[in-house]
Amino acid sequence: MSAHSDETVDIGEVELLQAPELPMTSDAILSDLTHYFGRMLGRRTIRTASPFLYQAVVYATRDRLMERWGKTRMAIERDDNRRVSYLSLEFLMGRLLRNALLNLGIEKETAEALNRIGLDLEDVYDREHDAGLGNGGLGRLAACFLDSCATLSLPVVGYGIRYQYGMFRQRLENGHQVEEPDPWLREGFPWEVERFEFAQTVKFGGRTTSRTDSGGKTVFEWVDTQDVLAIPYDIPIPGYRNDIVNTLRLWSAAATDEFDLEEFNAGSYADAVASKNLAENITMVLYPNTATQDGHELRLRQQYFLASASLQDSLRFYTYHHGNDVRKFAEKNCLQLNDTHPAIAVAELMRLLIDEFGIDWDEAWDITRNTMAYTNHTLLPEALEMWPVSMFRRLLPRLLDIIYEINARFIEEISQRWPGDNEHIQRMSLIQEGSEPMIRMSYLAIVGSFSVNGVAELHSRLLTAGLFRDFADLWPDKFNNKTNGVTQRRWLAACNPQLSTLISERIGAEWKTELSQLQKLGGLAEEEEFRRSWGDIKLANKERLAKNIEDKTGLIIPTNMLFDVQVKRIHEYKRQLLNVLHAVHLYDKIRRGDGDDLVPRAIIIGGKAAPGYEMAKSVIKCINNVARVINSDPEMTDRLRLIFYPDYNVSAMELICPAADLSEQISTAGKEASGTGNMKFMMNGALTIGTLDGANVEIREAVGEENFFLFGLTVDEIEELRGKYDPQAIIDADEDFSRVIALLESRHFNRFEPNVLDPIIQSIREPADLWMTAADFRSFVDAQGRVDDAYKDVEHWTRMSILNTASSGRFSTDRTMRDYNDDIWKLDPIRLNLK
Ligand code: 26Q
Repeated sequence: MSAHSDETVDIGEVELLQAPELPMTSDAILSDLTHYFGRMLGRRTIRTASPFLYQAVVYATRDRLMERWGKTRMAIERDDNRRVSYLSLEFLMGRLLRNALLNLGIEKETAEALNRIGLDLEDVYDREHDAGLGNGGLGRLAACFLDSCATLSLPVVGYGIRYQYGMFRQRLENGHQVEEPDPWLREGFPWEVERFEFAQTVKFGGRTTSRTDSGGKTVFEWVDTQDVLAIPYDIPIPGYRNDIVNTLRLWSAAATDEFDLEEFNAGSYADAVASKNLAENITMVLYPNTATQDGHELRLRQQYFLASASLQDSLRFYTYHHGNDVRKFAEKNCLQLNDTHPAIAVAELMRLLIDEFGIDWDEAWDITRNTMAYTNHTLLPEALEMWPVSMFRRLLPRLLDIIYEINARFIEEISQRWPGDNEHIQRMSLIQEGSEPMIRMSYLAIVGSFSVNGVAELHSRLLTAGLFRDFADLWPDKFNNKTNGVTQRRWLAACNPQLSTLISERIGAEWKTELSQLQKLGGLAEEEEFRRSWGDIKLANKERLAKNIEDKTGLIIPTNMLFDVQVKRIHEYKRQLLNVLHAVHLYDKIRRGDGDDLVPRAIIIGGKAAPGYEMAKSVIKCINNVARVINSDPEMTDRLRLIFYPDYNVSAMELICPAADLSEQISTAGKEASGTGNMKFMMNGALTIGTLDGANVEIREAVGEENFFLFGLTVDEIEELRGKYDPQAIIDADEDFSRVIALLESRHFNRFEPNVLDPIIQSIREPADLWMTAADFRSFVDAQGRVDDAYKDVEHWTRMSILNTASSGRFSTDRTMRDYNDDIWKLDPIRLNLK
């Protein structure tokens, strides 16, 4: 075969099989990174402020990933493995270098290489920007999933969007949140590989036409569209010391070269070129999640862009083995939808199968329904995604046709099940009727999937009993639970190296891939020597965090204080306000001379408010105002601190969770789907104060009720109270509570800012307060009293801390991914032996 034929000569394959692997020694690493620094980046001297050393280290690391990456891909192709596409509008990856070195097993060697030229790997780590392509839990979960799938050798590809601007950066001005853009790509992102050879075209706008073909079949065409190019950028996802490297494929939008020929011909060349912006806007910025989802057209464009490009990519991959015979697509593919954000994929797969591959409706529907699986992450009805039909008609007319057809056939199906029950049918319709008809994306996802799961046992139960009840009646077997987790590689091994070493010294290192091994720590809790080491490490981590907080805010936190931490997005249901009420109560107690029994406490709160979520922004202002008064009162200096941790993100959590004594998981029961911060804290030996909500329930079961500070109303009690809730009566009946409210109302915390706290105070007093903050005040304060008592007995506290880590084995995403694979995906692990 001639080398010019571009058909089958795969030079890459030949090379990969024969070239020896790069050495993993410090010598080789040093030689590679100096090569990149000098010869590729063209730099001679290292300036601390410049990113080039970091980049050179990444290139040296990436080389070692690249060869494993190629082999992983080849093994998947060779075996024609069934594979999963994890579709998510968010991947909150954070920094990648430390984890890549840990998983490759060359952290020591790389540190040594740098040491030899007088440099410190920790400084290099710090130079990396956080890849903040997500809002919070849902996005970080996707990132933890990728780490676990690679570690379990599962052929899973993450598909997402390469936003130019990630999650906004948070600055504080006089206690108000100010948002700043996050230009995380500004200095380049050395991990990614552009794969323009796999670019896809995504259509928007236009109209649909139909005609009858020669065989008498009706054929639909989507014409006069405005096309956008989707260019994939691949990021390597290494498994833990198993030579697997999976892929995160992020799509970036670009104008097709044929844009606006009319304008071009009319002579306005510059205008035509400038209209590129319209296309490229699609992947410009990550949308923050608000309390209620308001439908921005650009967000819908993002969703369709991701779904269409990823599905076309999966079909392209499939046809490599199977040609245009797509009937086995569902055997070889599963698409896991991370919430409804990519749910338009249901209709898009139908479109591609019917319009592009000529399959008829029934067969296309079978394939689609055997391919899609949907994960729900919220119980809040107001957060369920809906898009106006009118917007679909304008932007995605062919997809609207398909959704109408899916709905018509679905309604036909349920009319047979519930004949004449029109109300039932209306309730379940994919279209919510009204003056502005809306498409219910969660219903589209349920109808089009073979699996629907919640993310914690309680959440999954509430879904089938509440929001999705009708569907669970119809298809009970579709619904299942997959309790969330976190990867222990990042959230213990990498972020808490001292504890990690201590644990491995005593029980071996197997916990890094089998977290249930941690239960062996249980016995050690009785060893005094072990408890001392445990306590020393917690203290060292608190010192590290205290220093970080001092650098960021100027505030000094004594490390003998109990570190009481609540970090997560600011949302009313998460009840940061309840935490503030407790802080004000402690402040009041100390001021009235009744605080001598209190344990010194540093209350640390961090999180971002969606820019359009006014109430959440008021909560931030409130925390900061109360903090300023507390922290500037000399009487509080060694008793009470309140800190608002600015710009909370993944890297911040890596410093924070190893240093926490107490983890605040205090959402209104029934509102937090799972929570995953709760698991990171537990793994690092923090105790939890929490409600019976989300995964807290399972955390408490795992660690035992005696090692968990439970408070608050249950889901049933909350529902029971609705309509009868009288917060003012609760306040009046509780002296401590009355004093707290009186202090807030006295403008003690907003002397020169009249009214800034009004919405906050009002919300607590409001009988319609959905979050029932006042209802749980007393029980929360009492539980905090029990925390104090427990903390005073250091030995007892340390024992409980060890038991929390020891019981956290279930909360590894390795377990979560095994559960997904056993029940939903059914993938065979990748077999690497390529000889
Ligand atoms: C939707 C439409 C338009 C713009 C933004 C959004 C949007 C974006 C992100 C809506 C929601 C989100 C994120 C939700 C989220 O993070 N949910 C959390 O998911 C975690 C992982 O399952 C759970 O642990 C948390 O309980 C849940 O709140």
